[in-house]
Amino acid sequence: MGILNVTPDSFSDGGQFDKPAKALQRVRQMIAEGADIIDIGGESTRPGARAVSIEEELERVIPLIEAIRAESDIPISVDTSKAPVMLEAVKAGANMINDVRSLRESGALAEVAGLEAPVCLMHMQGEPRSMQTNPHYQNVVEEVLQFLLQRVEVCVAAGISRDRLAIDPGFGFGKTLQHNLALFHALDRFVATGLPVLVGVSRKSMIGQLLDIPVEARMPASVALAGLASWLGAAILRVHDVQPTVHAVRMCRAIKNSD
Ligand code: 7PJ
Repeated sequence: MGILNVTPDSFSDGGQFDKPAKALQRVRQMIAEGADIIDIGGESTRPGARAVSIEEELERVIPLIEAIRAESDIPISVDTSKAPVMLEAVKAGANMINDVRSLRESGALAEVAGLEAPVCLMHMQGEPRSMQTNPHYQNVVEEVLQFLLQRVEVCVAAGISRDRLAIDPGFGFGKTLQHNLALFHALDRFVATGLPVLVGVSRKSMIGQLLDIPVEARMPASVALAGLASWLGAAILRVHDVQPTVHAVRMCRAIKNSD
């Protein structure tokens, strides 16, 4: 899953792709590099980020989805928590919903129940504005897993069938470095649920903190973690650097399938 942030303030590629022509060019490049899904986000969820209005998010995301659809059948995922954006995105040609708030915003659950698109449910403690202030867990793996399984049940009860759902521990969303490491170490527990697991660690601060390097220097570690996540059974890797990730994952799969 190649990331396309159409926000002026994303931490890792901030403002580079907020002009439609540039964004479309970037999408073409990610497709050529082997992306299977393009994830389009119009709301920045970086720590401390401000909220974005529905209108603003629609303006950022919908024209781009339409433009991609006009020239490609590539599956498109929309990174949003807002019910109206989910609906309009699917109408414009998006195939999947990626919600960092796990359909907890008002109307989101009912909106998605009325659609057919698959959904990724992600764990986040708190809200982007304050989530990194003092993340706290008794047992991060059990709590994140229980949260996701509970959201799965809520979705199923609302009429979203289990085969439409994927889960994501939400690396960096209300988590310290230790929490992120423990979750990654326990990825097999998430995989064992039988639900597809999405992993998003690309260029994130857990890499910056451990290696003490800025965001521009985080590609090699991001690719290594993507290979490891794939080895551990992750189904979808949400990444900025598509080509090196595709190479790493193909090598990992070839080894895994060689026994
Ligand atoms: C994630 C995401 C993630 C899912 C972002 C960033 C922050 N969606 N959206 N999982 N992260 N499902 O790219 O660093 O980890 S935005």
